[in-house]
Amino acid sequence: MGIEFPKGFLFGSATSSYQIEGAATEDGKEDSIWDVFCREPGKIVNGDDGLVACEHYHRYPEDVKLLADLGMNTYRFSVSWPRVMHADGSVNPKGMDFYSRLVDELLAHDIAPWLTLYHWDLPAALPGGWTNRATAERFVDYALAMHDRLGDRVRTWTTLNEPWCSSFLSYSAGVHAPGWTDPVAAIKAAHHLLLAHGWTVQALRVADPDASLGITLNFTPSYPASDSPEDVDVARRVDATANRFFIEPIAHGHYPEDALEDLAGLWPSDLVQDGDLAAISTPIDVLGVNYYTTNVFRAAGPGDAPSGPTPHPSAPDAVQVMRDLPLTAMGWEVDPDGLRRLLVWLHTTYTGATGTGLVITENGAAYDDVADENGFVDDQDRVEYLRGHLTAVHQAIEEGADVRGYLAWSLMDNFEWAEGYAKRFGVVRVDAEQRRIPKASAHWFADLARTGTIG
Ligand code: IFM
Repeated sequence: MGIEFPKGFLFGSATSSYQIEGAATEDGKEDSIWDVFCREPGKIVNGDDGLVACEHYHRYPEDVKLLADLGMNTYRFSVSWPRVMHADGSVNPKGMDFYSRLVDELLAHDIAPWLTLYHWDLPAALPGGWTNRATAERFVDYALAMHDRLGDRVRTWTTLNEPWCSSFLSYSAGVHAPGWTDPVAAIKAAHHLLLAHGWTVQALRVADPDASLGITLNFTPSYPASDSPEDVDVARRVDATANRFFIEPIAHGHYPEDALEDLAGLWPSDLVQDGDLAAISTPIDVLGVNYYTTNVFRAAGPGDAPSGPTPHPSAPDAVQVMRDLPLTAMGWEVDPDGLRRLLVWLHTTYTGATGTGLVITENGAAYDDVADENGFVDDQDRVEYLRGHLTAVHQAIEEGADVRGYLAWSLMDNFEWAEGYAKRFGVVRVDAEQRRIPKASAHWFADLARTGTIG
């Protein structure tokens, strides 16, 4: 018996602006923090950058045709804020025109556009970046300007992609732009990102009561290596900031008690102002779930080297313990059942009671692809990854989780942030000549998208 997904289930793929567009200085686009970060020596593998990327800014008609050829009914993309807004807060019409053309092209191919307002390319001109509360105010202006232009055609709006990455990974671990290593700045950034989300949901709800509104969070479930109190506690501390820190205020209107205690010495006393948590917990229609792996941690002992800058400021003593699981090229353990457990937990703990739907807005894997003489990649490892995770999604639905769609990361190989172009996540290969060549995984996914079943 095959596996059959519910009628109307969304099948598609996702990308983001900086990772695919290129055209980094064209038509009035200004610098994002990623343009600046990529210019700093040593930050990105091979000194790569997003100046050209996949040339999607010019090749979008070909890319939309590809989506259609692969049977995808939904496409999640993000908007580059510094492409559409000038530093003085005025709109850049040429930047807006690009997204308008893209949306028209998608609709002409019967593909639903799913727009993410922020996937990390913050205008470099904003003073203090996300550590500044004013950035959240500017975000609302930007969101409303986008909605003015595209609201008649785009019906699904996601405020932020993975705010954990744009706060803790970017301002505490320094791995992502702007590359700071200041845990207090990371906490400020996290709160201001959540505020930008909440204020934007409020504003868009007024502007467009029927739109589907939400946020995408990345979840990396964290488990203890043993039942020793030290290991249990360190896994809990990682979980508190990496996972619950974001969903808890959105769904329940408060930060997790244990995260507040764990971070007590770092938390600025004037950060959370009256009304902030009410704004952050404004009801949403859909929670985007990005899932790649789960992690096991033990508490560091005397023999362990001291940690450097960390994305887990309340758990600098967390040491990852690898299990006997297959690894992707990112070194991430493949754990499809972790996705089933995550979806059931989210539905039961946070979203089920309010009718908020769950959509997998990212899931996928980088592998060391080998192309044949025609550029074709027979990526059976990626096929197995997708099959395993989609099967887990189906099991979660059978267990009662309200999961409404699955968007593979990513449509095509692209700029993998600090890893540059060395890591390939696409179901479509992009080669040095910018040829798009569907891999075996793209054909496998297209079959699923067309039939709704895994045979
Ligand atoms: O490429 C990224 C994406 O931009 C955000 N989520 C994780 C992906 C793989 O690392």
